[in-house]
This record gives sequence, structure tokens and C-alpha cells, in this order.
Amino acid sequence: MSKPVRIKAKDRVLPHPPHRIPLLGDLWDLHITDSSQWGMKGAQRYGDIYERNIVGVRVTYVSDPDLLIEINDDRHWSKFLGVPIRNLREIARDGLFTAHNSEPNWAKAHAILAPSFTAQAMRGYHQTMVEVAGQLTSLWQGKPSGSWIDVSADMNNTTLEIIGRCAFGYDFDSFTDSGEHALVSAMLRELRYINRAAYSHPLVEKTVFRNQWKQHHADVQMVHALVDDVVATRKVTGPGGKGDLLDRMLVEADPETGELLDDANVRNQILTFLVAGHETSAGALAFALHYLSLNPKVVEDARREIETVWTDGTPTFEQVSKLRATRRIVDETLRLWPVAPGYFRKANADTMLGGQHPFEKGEWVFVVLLQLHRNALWGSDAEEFNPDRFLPERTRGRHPEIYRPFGVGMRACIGRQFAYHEILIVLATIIKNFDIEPDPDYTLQVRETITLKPEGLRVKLHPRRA
Ligand code: MNH
Repeated sequence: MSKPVRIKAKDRVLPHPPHRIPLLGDLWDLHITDSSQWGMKGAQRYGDIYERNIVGVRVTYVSDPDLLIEINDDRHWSKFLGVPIRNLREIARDGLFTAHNSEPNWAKAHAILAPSFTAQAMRGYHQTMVEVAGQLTSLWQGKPSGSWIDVSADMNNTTLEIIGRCAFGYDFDSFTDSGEHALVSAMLRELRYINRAAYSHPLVEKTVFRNQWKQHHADVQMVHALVDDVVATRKVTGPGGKGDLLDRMLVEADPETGELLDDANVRNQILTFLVAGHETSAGALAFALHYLSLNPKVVEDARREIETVWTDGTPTFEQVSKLRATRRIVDETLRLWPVAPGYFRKANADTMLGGQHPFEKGEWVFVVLLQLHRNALWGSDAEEFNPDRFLPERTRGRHPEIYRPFGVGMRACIGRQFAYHEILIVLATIIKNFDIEPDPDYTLQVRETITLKPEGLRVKLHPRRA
């Protein structure tokens, strides 16, 4: 009989950057402002499983699709709140995205909210999405043909309007020149702060960055108070009219316990949707416009289909899922630039990953989606933008773990259908109404603020005749 394998973290030997030094480890090789892209480059140098040791903390990077068969299985590995996500808890506390599996509010909120995020539930948000896409179109059509468009800014406004209205009936009035809404300014300032201070120490924050730190705490309080106020008002006035997520959260009970979400948790969920459902979709749209500006042939194919499907100029609910070519553009964009560039998982028990890498219970890995999506299984042209990869005949038989832009398992993105529905509507509306001209001087530069976005991207738009 063979002896059971002993799992000892110290027996785990993985490739790592050269010149590892005592105590500090690979600290010299830590990149804070582009950590995911650096994680991808590391995989290209050291392999699909490697590590960096940061002052004794071992960070394991995984992008091997076969290892992901184990890691993506909730029975063996589960969601871990890595530093960037843990820091978001200051805003969203035990909201869906930032809750530990063990917190009772996760299962409760998931059960209450899941029915509001099915493909069919998108009927309820469809009209709002079409309206916002229409407002964006009017804004752009009002500019002289050939005006420069700040892509990230306009996409952020678009998705913020959509999620604000669909989550809690809130109109941020982003498309007028009335200035940024106070809630938006505070929230964006918080996100920037959290991002900047991600690996800092409270003592440093309270001294060196004292003013920022105070502002941050004031912002957290202000944002919480503002949303609490909306919730309190809604409880008095009753349903908001169009039937948003807030309405549902105030009346839907957990099927297990019969309990409603408490008020603080309702607020945490609204902030979660604003944070998780805003810059992600906006980033996806911005990257898509970058590639479309460079690939007129892809635009043409998609446009032909849009014009056949949208018989009335704007889409009905059913017509959105018929936009196969636009959908392939979105899928290919999220392959190259999964705007949530990775996720963390921790071992539920001592385990021998792939039969050869020992991980003790609680040890964690970072899944490098950016590299997984460029794996050799995608072909030798994996770096190129080619929506045809997502033609049905080419996706059939694909490795099951080779494409995970929305994560996986019980903690996968609850907003996936929402994201597809809004992105398809907005992108198809743009393709239908505008020709997109690239900035010849632009080379793609990707900025990381937890999510990815194309830095400094601008395009010229030329309205098309109806
Ligand atoms: Mn989203 C979780 C990607 C749009 C709300 N989202 C996740 C995860 C990924 C992700 C990856 C899993 C993270 C992890 O395992 O730690 N999300 C995306 C992408 C887009 C996106 C690529 C758009 C493109 N997400 C949205 C939208 C919403 C949303 C839109 C809301 C309307 N996402 C969530 C929530 C979670 C999540 C909530 C957490 C779900 C849970 O843990 O129960």
C-alpha cells in the first residue's frame, strides 16, 4: 500500500523570477499599478504556474487550463478576497461581490437576487438600456462630424446611467453639462484611493496621506448616507415605477429563512452594483470600440446583421440576443481584455494541485485570466483580435476552462446577462449610427484600477444617415 502524500507548503517548488533575495523575496519584481499585466508577462516567462514571494507572502499565479479544472471547482477551491477585493469592503461591506462565502448575507442575498438577473429578467431593464443608448446617440449626433470622443469617459457615463436607473431608480444626469453628481465623485475618489492605498499600511495612511485618508472616510460616510436615504425614502413611497432592483430587495424574502435583507445590506448591494456593474461594462465597451475603429470589415458585418434584425431602428427585447456578430465582438474583446483580469481562489483542504503542487488548506492562488485567454490552445494568432473565433463551429469542443471572463462557480458574476444585454444594445446602437475612425497616433495602453481600461483612447465619430 502506498503512503498518503504529505501536503506541506514548504515542499512546493515553483518557478519564480531570478535573483530572489532573503526576507524580501521577489519584492523588487512587484508591480502595483499594472499587477495583472505583469502577472501575464510573468506567466509568459516562467510558465502557467509560478510564484512571487513578497516578503514571505507567496503569490501563486495560475493560467494552466488543466489546473483550472480543479481550481474552478467549488468543492475543492473557493473564492478568496485578495487585497484589492478586501479593500473594496470599505465601500460594499458584505455585499455580494465582497462577501466571504462564510457570511450568511452572501447566500441570502444570492437567493433573493438571482431571479432578478436571469436572461428573462432583462426584459425589465431593456427599455432603460435602450433609452440610455439613445441619449448617448443624441449627445454624439449633436457634435460636429469628426469630433474627438473620449471613449472611456463616455462609456463610463453610459453604464453608470444604466446601472443607476436599473438598480435604484437613480438618474445621475451624466449626459448633460451639469457637472459630476456628488455620489459619483465620491465613489470614484474612493475607488482611486483604495487602488492607490491597496498595499499601504494604516499608519502610513494616517500620517503621510492624512488628507486623502480623511477625505476617503468622509466619502465612505457620505456615500453610505446618501444611499441609505434613497432606501428609506423608497420604503415610504413604495415601488419606484419601472420595477428596479431596490423594489425587489425590499419585498423579496430568502426562500430558506423567509427573511428580508436588512437595510444596511440593501445599501451594500446597491453600492456593489454601482461598483461592480459600472466600470466593468464600460471597459468592455471601450476596448470593443478600440478594436472596431481598427477593423472596418468587422463593423460592416455586424452592421449588416443589426440592420436586418432591428426592423424598427431600436431593438425589442427578443432582437438583442439575435445579434450574433455583435456578440462575437464582445466575446472576443473580453477574451483579449477580460476587464476583471483575474480572480483569487483558496484551497478548501490540503491538496496536491495537478498531482504535483502541494497546497495547504487556506493557501491561495491568483487565476491570470489575461494569460489563460492567450493560451496556445487559442492558436498561434492568440494576440490578434478576431471575433470569428467565437463562431459556433469553432467554440464547439473547446477546453471547458479556457474562457472565464465572468469567473466561475457559485461566485461567478451575477450580472453576466445584464452586462451582455447592455453592452450589446449600446455597441449595436453605436455601430448602427456611426462610423468610427481611429486616432492614427494611438497605441493601446491598458490601465489597471482593479478593472482594466484603455488609457487615453479617443476616436473620431461620423454620424451615418438613417
Ligand atoms: Mn461582475 C462577480 C466580471 C459586469 C455584478 N464579475 C464577477 C466576477 C467576475 C466578474 C470575473 C467574479 C469575481 C471573483 O471570482 O472574485 N462583471 C464581470 C465582467 C463584467 C461584469 C467582465 C462586464 C463585462 N458584474 C457586472 C455587472 C454587474 C456585476 C453589470 C451588476 C449589474 N459581478 C457582479 C457581482 C459579483 C460579480 C454582484 C459577485 C457575485 C457573487 O460573488 O455572488
